[in-house]
Amino acid sequence: MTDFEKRKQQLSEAHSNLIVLKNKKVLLGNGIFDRYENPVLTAGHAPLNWKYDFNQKTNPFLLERIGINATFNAGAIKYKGKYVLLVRVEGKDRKSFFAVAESDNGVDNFQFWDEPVTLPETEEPDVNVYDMRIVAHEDGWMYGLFCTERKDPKAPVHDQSMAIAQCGIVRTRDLKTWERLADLKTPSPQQRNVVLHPEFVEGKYAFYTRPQDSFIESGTGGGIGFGLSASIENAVIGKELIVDPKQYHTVYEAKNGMGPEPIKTDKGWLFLAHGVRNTAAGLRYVLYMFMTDLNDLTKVIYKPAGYFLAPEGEERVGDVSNVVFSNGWILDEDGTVFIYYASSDTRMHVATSTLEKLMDYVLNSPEDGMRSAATVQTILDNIEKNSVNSIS
Ligand code: M1P
Repeated sequence: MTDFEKRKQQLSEAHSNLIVLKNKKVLLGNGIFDRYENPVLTAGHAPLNWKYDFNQKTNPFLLERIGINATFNAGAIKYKGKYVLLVRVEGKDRKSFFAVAESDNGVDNFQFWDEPVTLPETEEPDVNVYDMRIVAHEDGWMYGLFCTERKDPKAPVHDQSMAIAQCGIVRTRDLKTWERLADLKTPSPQQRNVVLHPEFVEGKYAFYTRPQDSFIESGTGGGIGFGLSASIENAVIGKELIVDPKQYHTVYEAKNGMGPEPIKTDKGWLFLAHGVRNTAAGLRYVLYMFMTDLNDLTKVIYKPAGYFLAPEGEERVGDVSNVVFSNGWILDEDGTVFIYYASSDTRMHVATSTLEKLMDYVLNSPEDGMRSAATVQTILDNIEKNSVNSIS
């Protein structure tokens, strides 16, 4: 066997071994959800065909020609019985694109489809696209809402990072052919984390938004917004209402943003979102949950204090450390909920729970009392309740 053939075989074996790796629940979690031992997707899962030229004449040393840096922030949907992720794949060139990966059981053996998504562009081409939320809408289409980023035309020469982020929209019936619609128009100069509500509201398309003034800071943008548009082909939101504001001394003090589309329950709409605060070590991203009224999507009726899931162990380290981010979850027919989350803008994980447990968490966990003394009182009340049932 030549060195070329040997290396090809080794690469192929290492890739196959990664994909067939089984995943196990981490034992004794907090009871609300279970983490898993291994990430479900890493840069190493990218197909070898994307990265290598396997022609010995043109690539005699079998060098990697096209590098993949990370696989993260995936939208999720159950499609034809498979657990499907619309993954943000980032090349070493920093450009993100979307690729579909599927698994039979939702917790391991995720495999990318042969080709990444070919996303049509608008007249104003996207420089970067990322963080797709894929939603099966009651109108029959699957919509992908994502962030489209282009250079800010007002950027001075000395600042090559100024960008404008907006919401791009595509739709599909098969996750293979995508129709690009016009970008969403809102009163805000920048938008990220826009999510389509799965049902019509007042006969219109309903969007969760995240108005912000600048590319990184949300500025005067108050939190998670909500707005309606009569059209999806040329979606325009005239007025954004703030549903869930950022708030002093919480885990969503600096900014927050929607996760995946909310899940309808008999008690209200269940939301997963991310909250960001600033620390001496930089921004820290965690996930939190809340529920809105079934008939008034702008009215928060339950909201446990603090975070639902925060970066732990190796999740804390990556390209953008101390970040967890989720834009995809799947509710199965038996009530299992697969929560797909990325850690540190680098890799994808899954946590599983049930709708019953998540509702118990959201409905019965104490709210934020907004003062240290209130937190102590909450603990004292719990101790008091436990005086007859205490385990110690
Ligand atoms: O780097 C952390 C996240 O930062 C952005 O999220 P947000 O707009 O809420 O600050 C996004 O770029 C997201 O992709 C990224 O994971």
